[in-house]
Amino acid sequence: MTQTAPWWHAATAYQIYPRSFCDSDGDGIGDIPGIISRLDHLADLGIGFVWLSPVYRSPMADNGYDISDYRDIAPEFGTLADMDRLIAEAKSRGIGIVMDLVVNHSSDEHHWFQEARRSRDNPYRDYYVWRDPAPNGGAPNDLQSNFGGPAWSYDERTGQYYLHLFDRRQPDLNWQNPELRRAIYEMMNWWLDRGVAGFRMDVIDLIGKDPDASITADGPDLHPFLREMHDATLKGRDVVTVGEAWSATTEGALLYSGRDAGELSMVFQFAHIVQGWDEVHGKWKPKPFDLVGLKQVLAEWQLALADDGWNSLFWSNHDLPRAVSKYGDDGRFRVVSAKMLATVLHMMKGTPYIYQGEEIGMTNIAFTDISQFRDIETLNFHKIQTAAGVTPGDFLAGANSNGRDNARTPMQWTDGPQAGFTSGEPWIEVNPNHREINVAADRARPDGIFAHYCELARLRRELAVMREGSFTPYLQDHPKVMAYVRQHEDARIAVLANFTGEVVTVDVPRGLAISGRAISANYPGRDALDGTAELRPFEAVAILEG
Ligand code: TEU
Repeated sequence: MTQTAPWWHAATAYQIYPRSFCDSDGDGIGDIPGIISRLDHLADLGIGFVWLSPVYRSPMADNGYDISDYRDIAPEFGTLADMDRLIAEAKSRGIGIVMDLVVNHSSDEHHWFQEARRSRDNPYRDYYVWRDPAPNGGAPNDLQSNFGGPAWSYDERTGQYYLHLFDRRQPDLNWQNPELRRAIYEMMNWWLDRGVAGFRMDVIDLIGKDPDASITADGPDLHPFLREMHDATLKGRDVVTVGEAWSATTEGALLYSGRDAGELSMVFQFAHIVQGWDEVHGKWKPKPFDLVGLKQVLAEWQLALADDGWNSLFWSNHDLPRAVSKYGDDGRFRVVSAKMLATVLHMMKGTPYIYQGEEIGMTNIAFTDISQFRDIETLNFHKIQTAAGVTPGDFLAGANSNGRDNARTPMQWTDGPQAGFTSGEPWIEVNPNHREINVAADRARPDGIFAHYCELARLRRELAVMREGSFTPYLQDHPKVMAYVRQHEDARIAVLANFTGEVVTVDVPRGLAISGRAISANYPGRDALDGTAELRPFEAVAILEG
């Protein structure tokens, strides 16, 4: 008997960063009623589910990735009743709402942590990771926080250190404690029973950590915990789950998302992102774009998950720069290059994620002063790096090219004041280019970027070859073009794209030759590939045979 494919194989996902999406009450912060007012935009785009970045109650040290109550909504975002209405309104448009589950850590204002820090024998003490000071009184070991500095902070009252792999206001939860795990599963079931369509799981690769052995990602208990979670919450429910896993390798991805893994639907993997970072200075030091390196990683993942497991496909999210600025051209060729990136990404096998604003080609913002940044990660690293001698100009260059605030400037709805995002003062500056780049202007054009994304989402629903077809890469050593073929039963799609602003002439390899009709293209008039092809700047075409 053939198994029917899950619903989310045919779905295009869309990520909302609520703080920056749409503000309904003029406080300068996006909110849930604002999202509801824009659901038709997503329905028009043909979205299957929304990954909603955290809306839970939170002191917002890390914009909601520090949760103080998992069963309530932050007042600046709305109420539980608003959330129920969002779930229902989205559902009536065929859209599922996927909650962001941040359970590697909580906020230090969560009552569990408030209790835990009262005394060493408090019943909640063991919900977190406490260790005695080293013999010299310092931190237990030199584990470092992802946001810079030591991953241990000293708690005066109880004389021990607690672990935080992110900011000190984000203490790590102790997954070794079965009661904590049970409390999390209950909370997940509470949300599932409210009708959410699944979870995106924040830094889920960290929950099996063994801090005493300085093991954070991929700890020994990671997969057993995920299987336990699955059995206690997800099993028997038709939901989608995506685990954020910076450490995931292709083998690891199969452990999480293999057919019989009993864990997650897919992982959100970063190998293609990290290959573009500097080996020593990471993302803070820009590195020239290397298409060959990027293609190699993408193909490796496509091939490794060809028959089992499932890929997430994305260029960007709320932690990354804007796709068109990073991989395309956000100046003269913005529109064609944004479409090119969409075509090559969405034509691969996996679930594509559109990050808010990508569907109209929003770009990075160029801040000129550190006071304009809001992100805790950028501000922490600014302190650390300038103290270490990095010049303010160099730091600014790095933060402007790879910093997280690029993705967090408000959604550009109109060419009006504050881009139609808010009637008040936005919490972070609106990109001045909203006068040209905005939803209203792009959607008014039949050849806009939005229209191009709509088409891709529609094709995914219609074409089995796009969802399930095999993937064969071509021209892997070519530094300027990306090429591949998808095949399923008798159907074949060939994809060819120019990643540069120059005309590029390519000898079409035999396996890539095709004739039929262009189903996704950013220039008119190419329905076949054969012999030599002269590709226009950032041209991309996907041709369906026959
Ligand atoms: O991100 C995980 C994470 O490791 C990132 O902070 C990453 O190190 C950095 O952004 C690289 O550019 C998740 C969330 O997506 C992020 O927004 C949170 O800040 C973080 O977890 C903590 O919850």
